[in-house]
Amino acid sequence: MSMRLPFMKNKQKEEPEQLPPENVPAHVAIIMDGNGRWAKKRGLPRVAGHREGVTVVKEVVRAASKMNVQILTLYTFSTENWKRPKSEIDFIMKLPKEFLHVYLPELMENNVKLETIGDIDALPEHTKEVILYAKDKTKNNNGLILNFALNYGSRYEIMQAVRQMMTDVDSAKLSIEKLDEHTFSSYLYTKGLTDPDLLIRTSGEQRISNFLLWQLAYTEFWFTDVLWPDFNKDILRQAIEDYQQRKRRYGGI
Ligand code: V0D
Repeated sequence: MSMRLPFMKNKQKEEPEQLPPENVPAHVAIIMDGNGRWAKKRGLPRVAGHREGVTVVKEVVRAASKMNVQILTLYTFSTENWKRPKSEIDFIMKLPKEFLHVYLPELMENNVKLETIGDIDALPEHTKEVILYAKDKTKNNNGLILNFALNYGSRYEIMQAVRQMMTDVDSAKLSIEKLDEHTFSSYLYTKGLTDPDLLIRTSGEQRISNFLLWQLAYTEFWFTDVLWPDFNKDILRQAIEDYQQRKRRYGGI
């Protein structure tokens, strides 16, 4: 897709960190799929894939920050993921603490602001606690917004928006005549965030899986067979370079 000419190869070798500065996607969203499959291939328990996945999250956050991405939204736990075995959920729910214990100082150093979308009230208390602490600690940072989708489901998000809008109409806080797309967006978890410019999904699946249904209306999609634990900053750069070659039309011509 990227149409890189053979002579470009050398230039790439010399400057592996370089990315054309124009037209960098402001908001990149990632469905980090394939941790379980990665582990299975190695005869390891699924949770080993999740742990490896955390190290990749760190590498990708550093890279996105350097490339001047403004918002990085990572789908870490969906409303459907509660169907997994309890032991796996218990393990996953310890990952935010593990991540932040070593990585929060680096987030502060790099001016990263941590935000979340999804219903974090339903997470275990110990998980919620560290996340709220990190959100509060980083709230005045003005670099990359690292946005974790946690217990997130897009249909639920839209439905609760409708419910709140109806409540607000009932109490005359919202008039039906004034309801437009912008107002609707302000009832979603993503209020205040721009829509994703680029969606990446790893592990070969090519579907949205209840992720950001409203927000992805004009987003460019980029799929790879690479499993999330094998993803890295070079593949991220490839996705962004491919994005930079595309022409976005937003329904126009
Ligand atoms: C498991 C691959 C980081 C996807 C990445 C609770 C599945 C590793 C976090 C994290 C998960 C979340 C919030 C936060 C700091 C870190 C995380 C979950 C799963 C679900 F403030 N990785 N990660 N959270 N996985």
